Amino acid sequence: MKEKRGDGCLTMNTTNTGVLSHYGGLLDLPNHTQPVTLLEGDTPLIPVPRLAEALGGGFELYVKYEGLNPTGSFKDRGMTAAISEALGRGAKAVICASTGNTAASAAAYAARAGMRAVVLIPEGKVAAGKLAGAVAYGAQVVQVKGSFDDALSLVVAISEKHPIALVNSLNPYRLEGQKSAAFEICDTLGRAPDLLCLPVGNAGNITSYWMGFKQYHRLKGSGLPRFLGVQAAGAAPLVLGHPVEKPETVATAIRIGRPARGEQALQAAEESGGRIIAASDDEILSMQRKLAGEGIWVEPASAAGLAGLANLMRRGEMDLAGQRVVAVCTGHGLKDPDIIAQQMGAPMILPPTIEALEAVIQTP
Ligand code: AN7
Repeated sequence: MKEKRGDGCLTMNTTNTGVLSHYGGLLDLPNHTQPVTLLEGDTPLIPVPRLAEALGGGFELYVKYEGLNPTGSFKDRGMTAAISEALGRGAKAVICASTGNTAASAAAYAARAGMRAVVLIPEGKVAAGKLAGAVAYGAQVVQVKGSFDDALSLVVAISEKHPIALVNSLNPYRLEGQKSAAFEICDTLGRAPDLLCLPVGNAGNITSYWMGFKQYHRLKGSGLPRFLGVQAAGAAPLVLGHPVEKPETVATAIRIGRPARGEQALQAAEESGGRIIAASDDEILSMQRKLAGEGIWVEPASAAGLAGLANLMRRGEMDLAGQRVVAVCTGHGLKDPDIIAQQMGAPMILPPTIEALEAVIQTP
């Protein structure tokens, strides 16, 4: 019989025991699943009233700070589920294609489970903190001369030919684990928000959130949010309506031209009464700075959801009066430190004298 590890509840939990332990009863995982956890999930939902004011005001805004998961991104929620299932069925090795965060997460959870991990990344396009993570956790890292989409085709082909478990979000257990973020948001707020905005790359996350909110609503009547999914303008196949052969964006996490879960993402957006739009690299970087101004440093892709929202509000296309909005910030700023140096320049260098210091800082 399937072990029920918890059925979730509309109350706050105080001691984090990981996604499978807390929400296992709500996640559709096979009986053979053997939990592998780094105590992921239970991330903060941070109110950002100043930012809400800057966007026009009159609504509540919260950031779901997924960068505070064990490997620095939301991917850990799905990875605990996928690796636990793979371990339970006796897999010795896992493989994924990745723009970086999935790679680091797969590497960490495979290490935890005592399995080998192989990760394929697009050559030269993965942020330093992600690549270093995958290497540090002991994965075999392979750079592919091509895009993420090319790498994904390769790992699908090899996992069909050899007994190596695929842990991209094509793996249904990834989606099951990622539903937990929707449950947490409902538990913290007491109900679903009115609007959820989030970045969209391979489109697994938006698909899981929708599954999660619908499931919670069926069980607890927690309500359903509208979705605002946001792609980077240079990698916006779901906005354009066709694949993008050479996706380009500063938000390398979502530099994806053929999203594996694209159809489901479009369906989720539509069913929710929401939409998927694009934000430019400038808008994304500007929102990254605004979030940092609230003390929340995220990687560029993670600012896309709010960048899209800001865009719609500026154009008067979004009325949020009296509503509650949650912006999912998917990955930590430390993942992509280079972007800050490139955008903001290196700090000044001074001789070690008080005169020199007085000349350059403002003293109150
Ligand atoms: C920070 O790691 O696709 O729409 O290979 O790292 O579920 O793909 C990462 C995606 C958003 C998009 N924010 O989520 C990968 C990868 C961050 C991300 C997304 C990603 P999906």
